[in-house]
Amino acid sequence: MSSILDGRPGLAAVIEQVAEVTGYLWQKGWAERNGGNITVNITEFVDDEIMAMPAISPVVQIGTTLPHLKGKYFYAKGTGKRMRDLARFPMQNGAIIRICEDCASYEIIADEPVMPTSELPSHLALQNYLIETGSSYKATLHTHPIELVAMSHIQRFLKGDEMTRVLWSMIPETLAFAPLGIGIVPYSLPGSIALAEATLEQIKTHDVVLWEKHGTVAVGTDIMDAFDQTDVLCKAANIYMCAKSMGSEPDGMTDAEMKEIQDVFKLPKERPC
Ligand code: 2HA
Ligand code: ZN
Repeated sequence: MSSILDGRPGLAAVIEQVAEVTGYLWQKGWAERNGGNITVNITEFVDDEIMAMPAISPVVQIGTTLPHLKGKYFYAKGTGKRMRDLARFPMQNGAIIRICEDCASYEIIADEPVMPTSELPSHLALQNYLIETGSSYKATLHTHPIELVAMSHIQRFLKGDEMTRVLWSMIPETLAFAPLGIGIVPYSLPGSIALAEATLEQIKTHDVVLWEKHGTVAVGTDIMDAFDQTDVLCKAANIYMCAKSMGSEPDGMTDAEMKEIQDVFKLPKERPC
């Protein structure tokens, strides 16, 4: 069967990377059943032939209007599809969609009419923001990292910047590679517009957003970058839990030690474009 990837090595490489990352998500235990979602902005690979491709699905409403997405193209994981299946067959477990002229709906154009992820409003709201701000970031990742979700069940970590402070203090690399920390979104119905709006507000000032008792959302220059952002924070959460399971609250690096890293490495206070 022919594929939109045929004869388009650039686009094929992006999809191959998505498949590689979804394999990691499964191996890490972050992607039970159909858990998690991915979108990647692939508009840079769109040629005249892709633009002329007819829709292979009805027009579907997004549920919100996203003015910067007009005519943009995304790869989106399919709803109900498993990450571990996507790792082997990305174009049968996800699809390429085109955002319609009204900026409020989309249609599937390739390879198969696989309906996109249930969290599409959150992902597209983030993509709209990234384009609006001229960001080079192209990928969004929602997943269920065990240790971070576990910590989100403990109220003290959900207040202010407490979770970020604890995670940063576990290992210097966390601070270096996630200098904006983790933003918290209180529990909200999965797939809802309210969840999408709260996520957007938090990602503006954080590397990764944690949905209380559910999972994380990260953005990245590509899907590997979004995965790494999540992995760095989850590693710190894992160290916290390992130390705690030895019987006492871990010391953590001191505030002065963390400030030294921020100063010496001149860590950014906002997301670089
Ligand atoms: O796609 O993870 O939040 C399944 C989910 C929804
Ligand atoms: Zn989820």
